[in-house]
Amino acid sequence: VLPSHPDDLGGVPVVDVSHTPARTPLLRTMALARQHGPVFVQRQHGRDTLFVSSLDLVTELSDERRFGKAIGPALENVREFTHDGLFTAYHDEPNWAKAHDILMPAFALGSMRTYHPVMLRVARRLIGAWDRRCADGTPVDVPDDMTRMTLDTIGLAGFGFDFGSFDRDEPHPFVGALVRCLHWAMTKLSRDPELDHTATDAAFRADAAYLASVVDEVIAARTAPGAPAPDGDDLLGLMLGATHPSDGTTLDLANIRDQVITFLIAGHETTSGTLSFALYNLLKHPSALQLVQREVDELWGDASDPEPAFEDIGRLHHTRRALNETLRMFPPAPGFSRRALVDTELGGVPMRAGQWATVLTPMLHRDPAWGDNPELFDPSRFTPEAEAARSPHAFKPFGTGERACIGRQFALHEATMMLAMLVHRYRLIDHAGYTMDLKQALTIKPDGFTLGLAPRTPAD
Ligand code: MNH
Repeated sequence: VLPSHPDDLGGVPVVDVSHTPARTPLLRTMALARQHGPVFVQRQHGRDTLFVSSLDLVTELSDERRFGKAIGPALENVREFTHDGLFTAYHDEPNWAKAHDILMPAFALGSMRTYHPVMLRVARRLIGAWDRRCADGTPVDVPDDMTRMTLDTIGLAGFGFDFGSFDRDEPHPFVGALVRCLHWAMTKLSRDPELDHTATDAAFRADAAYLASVVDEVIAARTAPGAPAPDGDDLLGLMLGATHPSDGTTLDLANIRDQVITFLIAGHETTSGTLSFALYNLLKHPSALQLVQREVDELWGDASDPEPAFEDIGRLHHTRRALNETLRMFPPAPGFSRRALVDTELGGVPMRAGQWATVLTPMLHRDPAWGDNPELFDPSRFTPEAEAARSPHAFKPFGTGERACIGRQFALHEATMMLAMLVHRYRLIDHAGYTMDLKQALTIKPDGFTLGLAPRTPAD
């Protein structure tokens, strides 16, 4: 069991939430931060989490000499089925550095050139589906379709596996099992220790075994004698072939399986949430939408089927700003945890090595450093001038330091292209007067967000 927060909290408030169940625990925790300030302990069934959300304290936690990634209780549960995969590895487990070193080049900005054609192909699947909805005048379910798109993208770009999500009404069985495993990991956090959870845990173990078996089949097909030699072009090929720069060994097959499952988890829900929230923001802010549309029109004119080039994506400044501002307001992975590497202090409170705190990212992103109106969607917060004037620690949607998101460029390339193609092609219609309703799993999404669509005409 991980040690928790400092022994002597000084004046830090402690709030017990064991008897106030919440459909969206994140909103409850954000309300506590608004009420009690940027540092407090949330206690649930006797387990404590020290939540931190001011720029000053997060700046301290970002000091890699004193703090590193903590596998908090949520990730400890995810670890039950991803083991020492990148996202859930303890920092001193050998497979973390090994996989990190092998995979880093595959996630550098330049490598996005390799994935660009696959991303475009899957973007067109979504457009095909939305064109049909446009023609028969029915709204689209935004988070569902964004999840189809990001899942097919990571499946194909990562492992040459086609989930075919747009040809299915119900998600691929693999996805069902993955979602149930994540749900188990999250709900286990707030379960009542007095009750019997044997059946739930057995169902979880069956799902986890199924995930492993599907991935093992994909790996076996790639490594079978006579199978086409893995081309270094997807992540699986890279993991099967690449040797560590310093010791010449490859990752073992069990770890490769854990990495595949990790990428499928980390690589699709977050990016689909980002795109769903971005469409929501643009729908509600016509002037921001207009800036984005003007920029894509300049690039692609009124071509009915543009062919976005790799280089185009870096030119979509307004699109990228709209995405960044969306990640500020609605960071889809709404927290990350940091543990003291040495005996130190945090905001003057002594912390012993091993004790940890969780950054409440949505509240960091509403710190006074963001000005007086942090609830306003304003992409001009991300002009180069505004970014240069602000601390880099004020914006942490991808976490921090060595253990920050490895897939950041992948996600931003994919999301920028998709969002630009959508606003280029469609008029967004708020057909049901949607109001934000967050749904929380490991990540957050706008629940029940549906959108009306019409083809854009030159007058739009
Ligand atoms: Mn991603 C780590 C957010 C897209 C793969 N990711 C993290 C962390 C955050 C995060 C936050 C750090 C968690 C922690 O400190 O405990 N990730 C995002 C967001 C998006 C995202 C907001 C999309 C937007 N992530 C992606 C994509 C991939 C990916 C796409 C893969 C293709 N992320 C990872 C991996 C890690 C990670 C792998 C763990 C890296 C490490 O610890 O070495």
